[in-house]
Amino acid sequence: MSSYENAKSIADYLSGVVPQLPEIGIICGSGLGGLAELVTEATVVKYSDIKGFPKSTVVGHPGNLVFGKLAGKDVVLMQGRFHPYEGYEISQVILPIRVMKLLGVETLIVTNAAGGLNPKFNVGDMMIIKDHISLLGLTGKNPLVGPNESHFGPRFPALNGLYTKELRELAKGLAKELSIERYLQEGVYIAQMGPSYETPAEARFLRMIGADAVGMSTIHETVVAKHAGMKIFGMSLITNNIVVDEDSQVNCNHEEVLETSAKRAEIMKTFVKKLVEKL
Ligand code: 6GU
Repeated sequence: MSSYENAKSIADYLSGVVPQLPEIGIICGSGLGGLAELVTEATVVKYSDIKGFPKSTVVGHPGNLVFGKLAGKDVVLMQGRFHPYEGYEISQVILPIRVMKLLGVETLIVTNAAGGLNPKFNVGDMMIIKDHISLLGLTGKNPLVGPNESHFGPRFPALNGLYTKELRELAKGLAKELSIERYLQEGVYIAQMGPSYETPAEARFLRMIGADAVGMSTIHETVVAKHAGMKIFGMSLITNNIVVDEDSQVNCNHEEVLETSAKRAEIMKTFVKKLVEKL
């Protein structure tokens, strides 16, 4: 089955289950899935109830598609995403994006937890993703490898403007309104495969090549969304500092990531909701 056929059969199934088709898709990062609580008139579909859908395996990622209204708009929210490090095929990682597209989603909002590479960043900062570096894509793991799914987009899509400027500007205005400019940043997200964190030497390398924050997600989803012509907004919550010194005794750990996510969960939720309102 082609990616299109697979996505189409899932989209057809979901169309029959949900009362209202979504126009906005939202993917929540580690510890940020609580946004689902703000969705009203919700229809919750478990990943495990969708034939052909992968299942979520990470602590802090529940594994539901939540359909409903957020700030008056019809949305679908992925509570828990699929990461390459879990062992999923890239085709599985991107499947939900194509399903969303077939359901009518034209705008994708993604959040993630990331390590701060930019020395000016603090733990707890929220970084608007301006651009990305996909170490996976650059080394042969581009999600569009294989026969082009021309139903979705062209063989050779351009990736400038991947993170829609209009939405980034909207987000900056919103940060002003919410008086959170002091911890709002904008920068370049870089993804490595994981699940191990970077070595200090790797972290210095990532900084050197122009990245501001590092994580293990998002890039495949947004590349596929861009291929399909969606508008995209991405935000990284800086959950921890990366270690750039071999003699440091500090370790990155998932608990710290979840702890920072928990601290910023409320404002991240409000931020995404208000952004949706403004779309
Ligand atoms: Cl420090 N590195 C990576 N690769 N992903 C992260 C992270 C760090 N912190 C949260 N996610």
